[in-house]
Amino acid sequence: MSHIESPPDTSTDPFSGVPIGVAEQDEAHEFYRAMSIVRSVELEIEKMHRLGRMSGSFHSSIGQEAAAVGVCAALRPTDLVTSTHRGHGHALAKGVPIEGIFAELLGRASGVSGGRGGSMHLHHRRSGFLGENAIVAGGVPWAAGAAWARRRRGTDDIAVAFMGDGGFAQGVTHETLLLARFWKSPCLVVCENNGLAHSMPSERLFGPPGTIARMVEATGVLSRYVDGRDVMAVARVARELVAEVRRGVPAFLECSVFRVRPHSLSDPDYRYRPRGAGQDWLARNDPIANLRARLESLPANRVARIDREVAEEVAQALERAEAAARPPASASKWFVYSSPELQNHA
Ligand SMILES: Cc1ncc(C[n+]2csc(CCOP(=O)(O)OP(=O)(O)O)c2C)c(N)n1
Ligand SMILES: [Mg+2]
Repeated sequence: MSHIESPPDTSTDPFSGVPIGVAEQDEAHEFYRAMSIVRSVELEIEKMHRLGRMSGSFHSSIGQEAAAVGVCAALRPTDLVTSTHRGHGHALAKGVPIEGIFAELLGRASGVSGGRGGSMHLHHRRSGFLGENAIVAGGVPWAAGAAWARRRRGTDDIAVAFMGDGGFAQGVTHETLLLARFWKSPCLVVCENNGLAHSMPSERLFGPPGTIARMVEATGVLSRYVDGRDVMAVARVARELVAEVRRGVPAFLECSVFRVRPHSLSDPDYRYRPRGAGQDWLARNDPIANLRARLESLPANRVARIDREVAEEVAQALERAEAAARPPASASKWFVYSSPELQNHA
């Protein structure tokens, strides 16, 4: 973390009028950096996709960055995360290297999944990122089981499962929450309610934002709702829940966010929502731009420097990923059957 020259003891949040301590200012800047990295990486991926330099689909999390960053801020490196088809933000927020993600999408051997997984199958054990999963809600039982295994091993590590609002319509989510409570599995299920499950409006299925959290609460599971545009609020609530989860009380968090882009880059979303709906929302609600405006009003703000550093870091990571080698043709047979020569690739 970088340092402020001659920092004032406190400053005042221009919106709330509440004094902000130096530590909180530092943290807000780091959240700004982390969210900017997610945004910048995904904008680069959009370019790669348009230029036909990557294969496979891509589900953008633009507009949802505060949920990923705020929740992962409550975790330690040894905690585990499972994710969805829209998981780049979760991976980056949990510490998966940018270069390894780009290399994965470009089909390079140095990709986090050896270049064979692509956008929806990132995984990186060293960062505690168990992986993405393209099966809606598939990460939920995975996290609950992993958390339970950690607990049996005697650690107090926890697991977080990110899922979408569509995941709440999956039976396995409800089964998992019940079982996790029964077995005291230290897992936190985070529902990023972005208003749509592909073209199905979440309000039509569940009611207004916050309803999903109340439904879970009614089952006796510890459950909260938070505005997923506000990274500071997400981090605060996530920390409260994570403290409980570490004691063996599974929990649920609904974050209201917004899917700015179409479902995937090949989705004609103008068929089911007004053209420009995403950009209109972003113009008024962008979690990054809003935090930037708040930080810019602080005397010790350093957002311009962070912008430059993020741009440089992302550009360098992309350059290194592009320069990396592709896997040999013989690699196509790896992991089909177990074999000793895979020792170095496991
Ligand atoms: C079990 C299952 N059913 C259907 C699909 C097809 N599918 C892929 S993404 C998606 C919508 C998911 O919506 P949500 O969980 O809200 O996540 P979001 O895309 O909004 O992030 C669907 C239905 C799937 N991948 N898995
Ligand atoms: Mg959704």
